Amino acid sequence: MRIFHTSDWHIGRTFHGYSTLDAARTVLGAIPGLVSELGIDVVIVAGDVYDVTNPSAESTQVLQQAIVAIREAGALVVVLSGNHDSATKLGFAGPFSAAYGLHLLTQASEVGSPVELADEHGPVDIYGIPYLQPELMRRQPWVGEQARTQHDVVSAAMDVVRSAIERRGSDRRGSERRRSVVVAHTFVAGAESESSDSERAITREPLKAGGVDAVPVSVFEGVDYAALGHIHSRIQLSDAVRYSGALMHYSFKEAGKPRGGWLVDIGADGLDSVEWVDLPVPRPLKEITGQLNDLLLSEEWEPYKDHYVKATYTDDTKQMDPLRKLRTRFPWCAEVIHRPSNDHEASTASYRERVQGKSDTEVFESFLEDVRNGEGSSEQESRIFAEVLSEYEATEQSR
Ligand SMILES: [Mn+2]
Repeated sequence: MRIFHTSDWHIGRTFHGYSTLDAARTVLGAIPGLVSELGIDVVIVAGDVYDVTNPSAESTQVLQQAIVAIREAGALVVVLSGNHDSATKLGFAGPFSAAYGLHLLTQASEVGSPVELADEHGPVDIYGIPYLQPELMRRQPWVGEQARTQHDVVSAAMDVVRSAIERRGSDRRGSERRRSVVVAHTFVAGAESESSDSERAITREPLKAGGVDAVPVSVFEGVDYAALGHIHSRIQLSDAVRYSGALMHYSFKEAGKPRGGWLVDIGADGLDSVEWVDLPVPRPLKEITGQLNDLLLSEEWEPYKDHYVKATYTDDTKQMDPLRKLRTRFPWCAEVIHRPSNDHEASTASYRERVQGKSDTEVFESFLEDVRNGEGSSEQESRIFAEVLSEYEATEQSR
């Protein structure tokens, strides 16, 4: 059986205010071609299919078109709910969509009830562990009252999966080995360094070194393959435990990282091979750095005019309207940062210390240096200041 493991489609997400729906259509539109070309049997989406619990009408159309096209190309579709999805809304059609070949895995109560698929070697069971919020899971008979973390609930869910595998293994016929795949949306240890700011935190202390609330990779022992979702980067935690990463780039931290999915071959005896397959990147991300004028004029940046651009300009002082200027050259400039190349050391002295015994002109001069990163007054500015000051003094005296 050949599986295409994807995750985190985040249909409907905006990128710095830009809609990504057209890009999503393009990327998802490439999957049916892969299905026929590579003979994919099942396309998995390991959670966060939508970006929000209440997706727009247009977002639902994009998802529907993608699923229909994949089904028409001949693959089944397995969709898990993630922390961005409403499990109830996404799962609404579950009981009857399965008859069409769209399996919606959204219910915690169903973690021990796999989708039963089969190939020429016999059955392949697909278990789903949707995003589980510990506080809401305590009523599940298989979750303890004490469950507090992702580690607690996902371990408990995998215990349920392993007992189901054991139970079902006993009704095997002949020499057939019942193979199993789990699809899960959670934070697994080892993924910390690849985590970016485009994933909404689901663990209590996601940034603490060692990931106090990350699920250990060993929790996924006992299945032939674990198709993970949540982290937006491609990560191989072991041969059989992997993140595919998100469908598109949703943060500049992900710039240049591969986008696509894992092509997973399950053979007669379990996992045969796993290979990476790229998906198109309709609008790549590029970070550019330099003096504002250089960014606006240098030939070096010409290839990036259709990229999403994050521009860092290094002029000593803040420039007027940098975003508007940059967008004349880079219409998809999403973010502008000012990082002066020489950082003037701001005085740590108190205001009183800084002005004590100084003339008005000296105070004016040091004020400018402070707010303009070390740049004092120009000749013209000094002249204007002197004029204003003498006018002021003249009025004061005539009172
Ligand atoms: Mn996500």
